[in-house]
Amino acid sequence: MVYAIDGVTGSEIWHYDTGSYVWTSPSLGHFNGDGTPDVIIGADSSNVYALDGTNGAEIWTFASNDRIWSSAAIVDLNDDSIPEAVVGSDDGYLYGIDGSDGSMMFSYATSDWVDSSPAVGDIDGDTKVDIAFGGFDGYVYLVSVDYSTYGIAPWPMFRKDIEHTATW
Ligand SMILES: [Ca+2]
Ligand SMILES: [Ca+2]
Ligand SMILES: [Ca+2]
Repeated sequence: MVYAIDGVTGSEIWHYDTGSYVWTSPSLGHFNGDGTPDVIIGADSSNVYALDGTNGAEIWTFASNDRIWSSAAIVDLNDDSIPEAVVGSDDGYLYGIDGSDGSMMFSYATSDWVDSSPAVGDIDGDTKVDIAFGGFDGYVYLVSVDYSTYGIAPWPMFRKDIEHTATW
């Protein structure tokens, strides 16, 4: 279950039932353009969910092939002003999910679970976007993807920023 809780009163605003355990922490970004930030969350159902921050309704879902324990990074890779979700799965892949419709933009295969939460930026300064993450296979990966510009990066790593504030 995913809960949105009023930070002032502690009362529930909405909840969403994934039908499975939820181990990931939520990541936020604007996915439906209504001015209220929306929630990306993964679950043991193998799905990644984009949930409307106003009412918890599904905006889209993305199906991987095993549970999701990785918390998504949120960054607009194709510069259409709707951010993408970059997230690992226990099916061994790191996925880039198009934030406009939940379709797969890219995938990167490893040989074991990807439970870590990716961090996105241009680390080597070549203007191509780089993604750092760890795999259960024992490797740390730095993957360059073929997107040379990105606009908004509201949540480029675990809990948003290097201080891990998770604030909006
Ligand atoms: Ca919204
Ligand atoms: Ca985009
Ligand atoms: Ca780069």
